[in-house]
Amino acid sequence: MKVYLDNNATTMVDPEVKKEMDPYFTEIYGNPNSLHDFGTACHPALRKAMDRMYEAIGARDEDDIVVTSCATESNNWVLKGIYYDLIQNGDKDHIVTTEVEHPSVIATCRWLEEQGVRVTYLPVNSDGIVQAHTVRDFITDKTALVSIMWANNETGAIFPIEEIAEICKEKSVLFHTDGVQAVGKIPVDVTHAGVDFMSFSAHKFHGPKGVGGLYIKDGHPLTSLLHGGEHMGGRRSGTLNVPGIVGMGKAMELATYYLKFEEQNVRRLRDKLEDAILEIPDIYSVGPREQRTPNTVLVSVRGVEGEAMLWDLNRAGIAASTGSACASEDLEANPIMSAIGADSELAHTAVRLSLSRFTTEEEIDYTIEQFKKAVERLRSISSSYAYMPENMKTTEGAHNG
Ligand code: C6P
Repeated sequence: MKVYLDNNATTMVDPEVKKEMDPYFTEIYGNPNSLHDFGTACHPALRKAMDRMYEAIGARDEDDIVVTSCATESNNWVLKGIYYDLIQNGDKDHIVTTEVEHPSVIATCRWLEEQGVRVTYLPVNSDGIVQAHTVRDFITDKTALVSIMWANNETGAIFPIEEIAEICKEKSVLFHTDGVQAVGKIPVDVTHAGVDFMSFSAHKFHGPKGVGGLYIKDGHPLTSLLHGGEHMGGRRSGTLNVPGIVGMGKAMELATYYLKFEEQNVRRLRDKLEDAILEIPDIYSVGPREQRTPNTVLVSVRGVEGEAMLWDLNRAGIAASTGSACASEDLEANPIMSAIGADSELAHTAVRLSLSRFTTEEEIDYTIEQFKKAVERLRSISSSYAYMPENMKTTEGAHNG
């Protein structure tokens, strides 16, 4: 049996999405900026796709949604754009973010620090959540931007975005949220939430890879990363990825349609999986379930390296991860586990399981069975677990969800 439980890394393209994209590869393949019929034939589908995106995230006509190649580009753009506009060419010098952002935010902030920007990396509590009041404490009159994710990719922890947006508004500081793991999993309404910028990526909600976006409230000016033609209103040059945009529009529409299913059915299967895993001694899951996206669980298997678990699960046909896919090749302790205060031994034992609306009950039953077998086998050959003192087998920082 093949079971895909790495949906926070990427998702299967929904067949309905693929069907809508298909004609734009071989039939309607003109460049939308061309004046001939091959070009203009793309326009209705592009308009429909953009309308679907505006509707899905609650954007208004006066806002912009700029299509990018991925959320990594969107995150880089907003951080570097604000640096250029308000720090290099303004009187600000500071950005506030968290310790648990995706590498596309953290690495960009590290680069900005090399350019002389002061960056505050806010800590999270033992549930992996940043508390809104800590944001207030660190904003100064030199702060140009607050960038805090809506939901964490490793733990699924949902952050208090509305409260943070309120604080930023009160302090007149721009607020960017990385919404990659929120869109399609929990309701996302950018207008209601009060954010200024939001990044997203189609392949996280059953759309195609290589296409994402940046929501920009009121069309706020932001220096472009890519200069060239007048694509995307001159905000991001490069020939439009027509099939990708069509696919992202359809995928967003479907993601909104399936939100209730996500909340009820996907959550039920996730909880079933988590309950069964937590019956095994010395296993911990991070963060309370009600404050997590319904599809995600990050567990820590005391005495078993995360990579060893992945290996055993993979041999059984089950795809999981030790955390963020882009950090999965280094064997460092999981940085999110470290940020929530887990000891170094425990931080090496993280396994992320992320479901989707395509996950079935049968797959979850099979995963439960194989997970238990893997833990039993790996602990039986783990000298660290065999000789671990009993008092080490409980932990601070991570807990049963
Ligand atoms: N996280 C994960 O395994 P791209 O790859 O550019 O479309 O998305 C980047 C990105 C940005 N923000 C968040 C919160 C994300 O989760 C991701 C992608 C994957 O967790 C791959 S590293």
